[in-house]
Amino acid sequence: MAVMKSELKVTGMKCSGCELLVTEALEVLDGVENVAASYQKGTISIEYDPARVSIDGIKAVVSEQGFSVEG
Ligand SMILES: [Cu+2]
Repeated sequence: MAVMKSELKVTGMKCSGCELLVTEALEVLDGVENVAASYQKGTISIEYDPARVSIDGIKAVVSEQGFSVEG
């Protein structure tokens, strides 16, 4: 299965510590290949294998870290 790339719009990240927190929480998920969070842009770019992890599962982890995913 091909790796998918998505860019999530996320509110609530305020500093590089927030970026690190959410990046580490996502990187441990099985099927997540690459994560790039930017608090300045309010985005998380993520590459993942949809056969192993769902976008809804990814969004749930972002929410668990205290951030809000738009859309
Ligand atoms: Cu922060």
